[in-house]
Amino acid sequence: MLPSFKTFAAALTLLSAAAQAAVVTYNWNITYVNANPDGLYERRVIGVNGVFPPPPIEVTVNDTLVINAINQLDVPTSLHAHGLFQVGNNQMDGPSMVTQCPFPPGANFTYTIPTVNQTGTYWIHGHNLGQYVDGLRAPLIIHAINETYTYDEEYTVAFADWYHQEHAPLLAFYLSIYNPSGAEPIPQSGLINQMTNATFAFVPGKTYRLRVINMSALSIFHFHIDGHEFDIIEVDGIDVQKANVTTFPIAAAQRYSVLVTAKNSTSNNYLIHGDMDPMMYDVVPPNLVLNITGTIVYAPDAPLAPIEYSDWAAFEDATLVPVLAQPTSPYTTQNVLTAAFYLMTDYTNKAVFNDITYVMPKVPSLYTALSMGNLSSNPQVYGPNAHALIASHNEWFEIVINNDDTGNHPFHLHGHVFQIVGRSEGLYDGSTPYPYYDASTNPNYANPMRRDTMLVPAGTNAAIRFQANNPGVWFFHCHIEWHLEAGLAITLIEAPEVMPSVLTVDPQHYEQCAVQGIPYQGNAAGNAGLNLTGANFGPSILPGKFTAKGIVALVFTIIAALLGLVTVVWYAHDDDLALAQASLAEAAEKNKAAAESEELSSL
Ligand SMILES: *[C@@H]1O[C@H](CO)[C@@H](O)[C@H](O)[C@H]1NC(C)=O
Ligand SMILES: *[C@@H]1O[C@H](CO)[C@@H](O)[C@H](O)[C@H]1NC(C)=O
Ligand SMILES: *[C@@H]1O[C@H](CO)[C@@H](O)[C@H](O)[C@H]1NC(C)=O
Ligand SMILES: *[C@@H]1O[C@H](CO)[C@@H](O)[C@H](O)[C@H]1NC(C)=O
Ligand SMILES: *[C@@H]1O[C@H](CO)[C@@H](O)[C@H](O)[C@H]1NC(C)=O
Ligand SMILES: *[C@@H]1O[C@H](CO)[C@@H](O)[C@H](O)[C@H]1NC(C)=O
Ligand SMILES: *[C@@H]1O[C@H](CO)[C@@H](O)[C@H](O)[C@H]1NC(C)=O
Ligand SMILES: *[C@@H]1O[C@H](CO)[C@@H](O)[C@H](O)[C@H]1NC(C)=O
Ligand SMILES: *[C@@H]1O[C@H](CO)[C@@H](O)[C@H](O)[C@H]1NC(C)=O
Ligand SMILES: *[C@@H]1O[C@H](CO)[C@@H](O)[C@H](O)[C@H]1NC(C)=O
Ligand SMILES: *[C@@H]1O[C@H](CO)[C@@H](O)[C@H](O)[C@H]1NC(C)=O
Ligand SMILES: *[C@@H]1O[C@H](CO)[C@@H](O)[C@H](O)[C@H]1NC(C)=O
Ligand SMILES: [Cu+2]
Repeated sequence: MLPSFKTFAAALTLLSAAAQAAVVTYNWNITYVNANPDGLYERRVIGVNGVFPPPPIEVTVNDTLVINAINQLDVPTSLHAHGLFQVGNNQMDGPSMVTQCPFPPGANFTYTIPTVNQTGTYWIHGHNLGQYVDGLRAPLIIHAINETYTYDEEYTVAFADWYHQEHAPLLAFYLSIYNPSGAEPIPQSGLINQMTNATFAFVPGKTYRLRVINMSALSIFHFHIDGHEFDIIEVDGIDVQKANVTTFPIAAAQRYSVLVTAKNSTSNNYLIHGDMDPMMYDVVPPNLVLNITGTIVYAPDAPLAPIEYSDWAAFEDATLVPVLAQPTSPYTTQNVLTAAFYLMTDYTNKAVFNDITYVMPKVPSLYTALSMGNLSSNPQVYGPNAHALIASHNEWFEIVINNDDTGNHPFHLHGHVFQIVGRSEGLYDGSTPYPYYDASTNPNYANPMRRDTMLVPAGTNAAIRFQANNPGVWFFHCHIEWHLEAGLAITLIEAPEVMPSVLTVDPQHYEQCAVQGIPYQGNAAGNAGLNLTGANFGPSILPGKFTAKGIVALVFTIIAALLGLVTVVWYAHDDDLALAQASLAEAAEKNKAAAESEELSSL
């Protein structure tokens, strides 16, 4: 029988969709290069194939994405494609000691995503310590076959903060006993597309999609454009109904796409603004340019239109409406996680969720989950400081995040977009029903906003919900790089009982652990059963729960007096800082040993 015309047409469509799906391969030779992105200071940065910034990655939905990474650094590394669900592909997610061992200098690691199954604006970045702060970060754009909205052209507007010092010494100082208040390193510059003079050519009459990404370590930027209105159309890969706003804040790791219609006249050029919010900085250095700009160019010689200042109007992302509706369901498990920073038993300032600071286990948590048999559903096997939460397969899982800190934190969940189901002022203590947005319809929202990174302002709480339909080990953490390294993370163990039947690990990944002497099976200590002898323990909160800021001066004075050290001002000018670090490095070594023995004796 001849196929009907309809079947034939359908087959043609399938063929054309199949024809478009391609294997897109990027060879990423990760190396140090010298660069001067802000024009103020040349330094060693991390580039790709000898180039900085690393090139953006672009694929079309249904493509296979292959990244052949070669580590030419002198330290181990790993890569994370931020926002990709990695269904059945947890081994390619990237966070070091969560889903893999970082791969060592000289080694290769191939990240393969068999079918890219999402569309929108993402980014890829180093996920071993803070390597992305040194430049290992790039946009990752996934084009739809048919985009939800039509536009003529698109540009990526990637904001980032920039430090003149390398991440490693900044981190060492940030987490040292000389910084008991936990003041974060303050960047020297803000960049757009890794430069200070980014331009975007506009042609009259055309409509542009701007993909705005915040690849910062710390800073929050307020986005606005002089002389142009725009509509938000996408948030973290989720297409949303058009929202006409004048400005929005974008926190580290978040993405927004906006549609902008070009003017009819070429008589002016206009600035695109990313105003860095100084609230994030303990002290604003006088020479830091907070309001960074790029230029929409209609004509090279046209004058700039007058600068318009933004009121940084309040903006609630939860009011946006996804185009593809996904209703929520009542949760079956609720976890209340309270984020805070405290002075710890090692006299450093660390971050905690419910009093536990995250410390990497000795065995990547995914490998523990896959090697512990039915003990994989026991959170203890992931170690005392991996802070494992267990979700059952397909259950609706809710996390209420209490931000009991004086700073705002953008929280990111790997492997999912979550629904934002509630927010309120103050902290939620679990004793009363959660104050959801709309009690009359809760918990049956027809279509809550969903995204993968959410800002929780200081002193407030938010509730997120998702279905545990992606078996694997997924990291949940603050995306301010310094806070992640201070321990503001938990490990979500999703459907451990299902993992062995749906997940595999390339044997080469285990070999790369082996060559570095990292165990790749057993519990967090690399032992059998619940024997956690030798596991990595973190420091605990000092009795009295000092949230450093109030008592810092006192404690610092005492410590300084005890140790016979000069006081250092963390936000000091570069040169002062370098000097301070040089003179303190030796003392720090000595006192590290002292602190360690103290910690041991307090156990
Ligand atoms: C992607 O592939 C699946 C399965 O082959 C197909 O059903 C779907 O239509 C494709 N999507 C696009 C956007 O081509
Ligand atoms: C990677 O880059 C390094 C440094 O530029 C170079 O020596 C090496 O040959 C490159 N490797 C490959 C496979 O391109
Ligand atoms: C890494 O990949 C490069 C390029 O494919 C190859 O030349 C090199 O031999 C590989 N190195 C290792 C250790 O496999
Ligand atoms: C692709 O996405 C669809 C819808 O989100 C989901 O049903 C399907 O399982 C996904 N496939 C893969 C391979 O991730
Ligand atoms: C894209 O749109 C065209 C025209 O409307 C349609 O024929 C085709 O099936 C669509 N493809 C996908 C993958 O949605
Ligand atoms: C930006 O400035 C740098 C050096 O200051 C220059 O090399 C580069 O070409 C400029 N880029 C644009 C788009 O003007
Ligand atoms: C990016 O996010 C960080 C941290 O949330 C924030 O401080 C910074 O201002 C943001 N930058 C932009 C351009 O939104
Ligand atoms: C967007 O909002 C502004 C003022 O809030 C209004 O003047 C303008 O007409 C709106 N544009 C659209 C397309 O709705
Ligand atoms: C540009 O001109 C066209 C035709 O005159 C008009 O319809 C349109 O609204 C104008 N666009 C803008 C942004 O002014
Ligand atoms: C930065 O921008 C904000 C809002 O647009 C404005 O209030 C502030 O005065 C600007 N700061 C400087 C130094 O221009
Ligand atoms: C776990 O597995 C062991 C042996 O594989 C078995 O003896 C034990 O009953 C199991 N425990 C549970 C709670 O299923
Ligand atoms: C626990 O593990 C340690 C380290 O591997 C080992 O020395 C010790 O014998 C084990 N204890 C038990 C009771 O198995
Ligand atoms: Cu944070």
